[in-house]
Amino acid sequence: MRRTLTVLSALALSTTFASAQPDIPDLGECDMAVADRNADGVLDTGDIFDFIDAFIAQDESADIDGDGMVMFSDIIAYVHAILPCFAG
Ligand SMILES: [Ca+2]
Ligand SMILES: [Ca+2]
Repeated sequence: MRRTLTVLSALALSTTFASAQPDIPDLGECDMAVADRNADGVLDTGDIFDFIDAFIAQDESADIDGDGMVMFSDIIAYVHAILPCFAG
């Protein structure tokens, strides 16, 4: 449970930060191939929770950086993929 709250807090802070400062440079492009987990063409909280669920379950679909392991770096990679989607 604590791990879930930590992940949720990190994502909430990231999305809050992005929406508060939409002109942050060097965010890159919105990567919907990574961000839109259910491939419905819309990035929403369902996609974020899907990633969190996969991360907690250590599902290989949460291996965003493709290193073969589901680790904190995948959270960073997912946040980097979705931040530009909220900033644009
Ligand atoms: Ca979606
Ligand atoms: Ca990984």
